[in-house]
Amino acid sequence: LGLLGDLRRSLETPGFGEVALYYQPQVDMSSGEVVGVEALLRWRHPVRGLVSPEELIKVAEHSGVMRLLTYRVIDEVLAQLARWAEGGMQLRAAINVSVRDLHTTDLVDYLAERLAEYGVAADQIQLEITEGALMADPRRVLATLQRLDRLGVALSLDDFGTGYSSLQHLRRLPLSEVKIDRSFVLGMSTDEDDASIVRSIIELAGALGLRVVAEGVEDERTWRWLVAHGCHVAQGWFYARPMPADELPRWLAKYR
Ligand code: G
Ligand code: G
Ligand code: NA
Ligand code: MN
Repeated sequence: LGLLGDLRRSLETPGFGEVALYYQPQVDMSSGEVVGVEALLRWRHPVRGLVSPEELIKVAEHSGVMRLLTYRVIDEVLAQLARWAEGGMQLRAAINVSVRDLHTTDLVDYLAERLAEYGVAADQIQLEITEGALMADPRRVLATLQRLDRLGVALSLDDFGTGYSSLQHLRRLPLSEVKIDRSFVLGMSTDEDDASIVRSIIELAGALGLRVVAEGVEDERTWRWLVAHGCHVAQGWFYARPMPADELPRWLAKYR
């Protein structure tokens, strides 16, 4: 698989090479304020074109470079937050972490060191964790999450509703937020069951004191419904598609 060599080369190139991070705004539904951005990987491969993050992550995990990739993502996001802060833009960023990342015991130390190096506050960082990642080795993952929580990093349960044991996770893990999986949000306006699931997640999370984020908000109708049902934060094409870092200041200026 040529992709592996290509990925390794890209990761060894300063500035990420062909791998890039895009940023998608997250908006508070009651105030309209931008509360943060989610960092999303893109791979512009010279021959294959745009390789999806799913495929990129599969290649990285199967080849043992996932840890390197995650570290590069953390580094890049923190450097970007520091650059934005220099330009007067104080932003929070969400970083996705995968199964293996949470089994890497030095993830917490690495993050703590880089935060200090870039002068970024821990509460400017949110880690988005998928339920699949939590299932692999729950006790070890819990210990890592508790250390991240003590560091002051916010933790978000991603793709909520698609995994297993989700209710136990909600009770036991030091989470501040739940992200409703976009499949439910996308189906909401045409599928009553999806709408019921979204409503239940909002109620459940609210009762447990968790912030609820809806991703995949593509139109005004979905946005209105979510506001009416007490969803806290929205992310989706209705506001903005994921964009390169240098486009974000312009988008923000226009949005405000
Ligand atoms: O941007 P979107 O299509 O395409 O992202 C697809 C999936 O890839 C999402 O589920 C997202 O969580 C995952 N993803 C995007 N960026 C990263 C990353 O930096 N690390 C990990 N582990 N997953 C990511
Ligand atoms: O990590 P996760 O799967 O939650 O990442 C969010 C994914 O959702 C990314 O792949 C991003 O590109 C995608 N996305 C963000 N907003 C929208 C949207 O409004 N519609 C659709 N179809 N996908 C979206
Ligand atoms: Na995510
Ligand atoms: Mn998701």
